[in-house]
Amino acid sequence: MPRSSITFVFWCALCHVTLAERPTISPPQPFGATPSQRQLKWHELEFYGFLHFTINTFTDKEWGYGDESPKLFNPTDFDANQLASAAATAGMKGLILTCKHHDGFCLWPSKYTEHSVKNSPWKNGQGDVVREISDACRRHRLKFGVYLSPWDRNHPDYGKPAYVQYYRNQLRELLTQYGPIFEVWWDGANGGTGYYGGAREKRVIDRGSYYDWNTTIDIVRKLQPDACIFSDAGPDIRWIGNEHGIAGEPCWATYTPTARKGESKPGPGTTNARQGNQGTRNGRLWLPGEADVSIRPGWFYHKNQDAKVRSPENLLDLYFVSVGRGSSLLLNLPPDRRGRIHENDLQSLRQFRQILDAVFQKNLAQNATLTASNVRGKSAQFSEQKVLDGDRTTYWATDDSKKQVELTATFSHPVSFNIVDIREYLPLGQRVDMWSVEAWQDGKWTEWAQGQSIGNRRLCRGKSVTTDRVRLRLSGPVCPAISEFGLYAEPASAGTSDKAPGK
Ligand code: FUL
Repeated sequence: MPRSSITFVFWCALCHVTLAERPTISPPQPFGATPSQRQLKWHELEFYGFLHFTINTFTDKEWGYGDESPKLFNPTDFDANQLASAAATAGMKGLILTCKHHDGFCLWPSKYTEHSVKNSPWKNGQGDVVREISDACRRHRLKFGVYLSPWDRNHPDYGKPAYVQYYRNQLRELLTQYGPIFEVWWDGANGGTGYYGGAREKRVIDRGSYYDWNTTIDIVRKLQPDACIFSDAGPDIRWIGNEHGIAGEPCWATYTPTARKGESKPGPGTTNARQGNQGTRNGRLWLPGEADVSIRPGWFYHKNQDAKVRSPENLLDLYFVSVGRGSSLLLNLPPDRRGRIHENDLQSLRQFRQILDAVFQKNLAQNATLTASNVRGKSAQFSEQKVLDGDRTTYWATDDSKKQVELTATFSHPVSFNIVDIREYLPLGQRVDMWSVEAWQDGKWTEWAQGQSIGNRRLCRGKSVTTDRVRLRLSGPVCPAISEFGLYAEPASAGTSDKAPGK
């Protein structure tokens, strides 16, 4: 090699190293609404559980009237460890407990009411379900969250200003006495008939103004700054608009909630919640969806539903239409009268986890050579390889002017896949609004799947295809930022349930 060439190669190598190591290329500007730090942390959870447990478990009801005697609450073999271990086995990352449901009975010995575990025979009134479950969650490395029903059919002051103080006092107890709380859950069911300290009447509240939610939000922010607040309209997480666990298609993390007809502003119970199913492209807020659903027909345990537990295949279907659409999956597990998760539910959860692990065992794209149509500033920092590093904080990005781009995975031997997994880098907003996956077949590109939203995670499950080349095509109003890309082959044994996921 002539001397000048050697010098040139040496110079290039030097330049390359210097460029690669120095992040001289600036990242893309964020686009639209972007997540807060607490939302980003929450996005990592994806799958967590609900525990509906209270007086209803013992009266065989879904909604208690509020006149139930605390003496009815008497689990015969309560085991918080068993509950937490069921959730952990299923791969859940946290548990949210109905500390108080609409009937007003409190699972902790609140000092603001007598309608609680302290007047139940369970542990001679010395028990505290919230304490035991929050402790068990920590032992099993699960996050812990609280459901405190805004509607209280027991409390005499419900409908008056005094009740709002009571509600806030209770919230303070829950947020200060049980360690870190990852989510605070506010239901939209508000007002109606109830016991109300003996009045036994209908109490209608002005849902838009009665609770003065902004003041309550400030309390949560002050006492648990990392906790995400869920309601029909956030402020951190939105309801997906149905109780079947099914997110919309598309499902945007951005959302502009609107008020229900006759209501002045969107909030718990006053939002046009159906719109939460898909969210809003370019919505005003980063307000991702949470899809809640029960493993049984009811939210609370009913013996006559023991044979109606969702199958592992049905749970897998649900996973794809919730987590796989960028939402989270909040799966309810109702403890039975013993205070345990029933064996049928346990079996389904265990098998579901086994299937899920088998499905995502191997990212086939790891064996491919990746080539992108463009890499931002040709910088290693934004290279297409970042989509394979399993790290959601790194990403492949293109130059600002490149808004219609491609990523091709070439294999040395044909592979078969039926699942595609894509993640956007969320701190820069939801950028892509059209994606497609193509497979090279019979000498040409053939579309395998396409859609609009990606967000935290987009799982697409379709027919198995065998190919040695796969192409991801993306477009949007700005350049994309993709943090992960995967191709998976579902084992034949995984199966799809014959029923629609919501059923
Ligand atoms: C609903 C409640 O009315 C149900 O009882 C249950 O708690 C569910 C998760 O939210 O709105």
